[in-house]
Amino acid sequence: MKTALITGISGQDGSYLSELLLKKGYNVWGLVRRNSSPSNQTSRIDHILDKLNLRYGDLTDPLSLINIINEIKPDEIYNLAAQSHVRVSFDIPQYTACTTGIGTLNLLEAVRQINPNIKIYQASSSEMFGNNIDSDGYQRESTQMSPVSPYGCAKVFSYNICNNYKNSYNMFISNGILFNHESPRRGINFVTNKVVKCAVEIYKGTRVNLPLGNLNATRDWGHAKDYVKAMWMMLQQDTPDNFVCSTGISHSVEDLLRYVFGKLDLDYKKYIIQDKRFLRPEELKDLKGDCSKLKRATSWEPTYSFETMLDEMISFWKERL
Ligand code: NAP
Ligand code: G4F
Repeated sequence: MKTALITGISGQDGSYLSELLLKKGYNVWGLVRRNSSPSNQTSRIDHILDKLNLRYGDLTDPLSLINIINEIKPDEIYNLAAQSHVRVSFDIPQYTACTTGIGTLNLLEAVRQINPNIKIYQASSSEMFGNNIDSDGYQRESTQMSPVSPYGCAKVFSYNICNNYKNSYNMFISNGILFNHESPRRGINFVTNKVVKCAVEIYKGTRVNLPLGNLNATRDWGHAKDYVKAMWMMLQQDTPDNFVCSTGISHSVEDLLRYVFGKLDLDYKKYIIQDKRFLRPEELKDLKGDCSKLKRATSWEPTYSFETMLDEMISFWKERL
């Protein structure tokens, strides 16, 4: 039985990855932060809590990482923990750098000192590319990285320090450069789940409008359940490498509104309010990923489309609200 440690186990991806690894027979451990409201802390993993082993810790506390790695002796570590909200990273840039950037270094150094043979997955992001697009309209592993947010800058640091530790110390460290992925478990301050939840509230008569920022940006949106499979596949390769994971199809925020409100027989134009609070000082305008390298190396294929993913989210909120 393999042992995996997931940092960020309480997040969207951590919850789906836990389910996947449990199904594959792994002994799954997770690092959780102390929270004054413990009921919220594990809401995404409550249904599997009896099968998981959790320890308190924090990426910014190297001793907590050393303790848990020494205790559980993992074969694989999935580093998913981060301050992951791009807009919020402009409000708390130093905190974002400490968690999303230096936190990764803390983890790598703990692994290097304790057992450099542990395989590591690093949650890298399409946000690292900034506004660079290859001439065919896609971003891929070779696309230049010029991040446009404190979050993106911190992720580039993590990406680079992972490559540096891999090359310097011959460690198995793979970066998954994942494009946006969503689900009913997505935080409700990210645009997809915010739009779906608010649209269902409008449909049910409990809300009158939806304040949003930039409607023109495009994103390559996939489903988190598909993307955690790619994370696992990357660590099952013979050699460590960096892979883009994406659907290759992009939609604007306005397309998202049209589809979700349309499914509820509503005209989104009647409800949208432009709200400056949701604009970013610098915006990443367009994302569309080419994941042919991942497809060549593994059998990975997304099973959800933009539409089926949103249908699942709409059904979830219709039932929940
Ligand atoms: P998420 O839902 O925001 O989850 C983030 C997780 O990190 C939570 O469990 C959070 O714990 C934990 N965390 C935050 N700061 C921490 C710290 N200092 N020490 C330990 N744990 C900490 O994010 P996600 O959508 O699952 O994404 C997972 C990872 O993939 C993140 O690194 C994100 O940046 C990256 N990524 C995401 C996407 C996407 O579209 N979802 C795309 C590319 C890359 P609490 O519950 O205590 O807050
Ligand atoms: O849903 P978002 O906040 O996701 P964003 O900024 O693309 O970041 C997500 O994907 C990254 C991968 O590329 C991850 F690394 C990162 O951790 C995170 O998971 O915003 C998507 C788009 C943006 O262009 C934003 O300006 O939606 C636009 N938007 C318009 N109104 C809004 C809103 N975004 C949010 N969160 N809230 C709004 O009201």
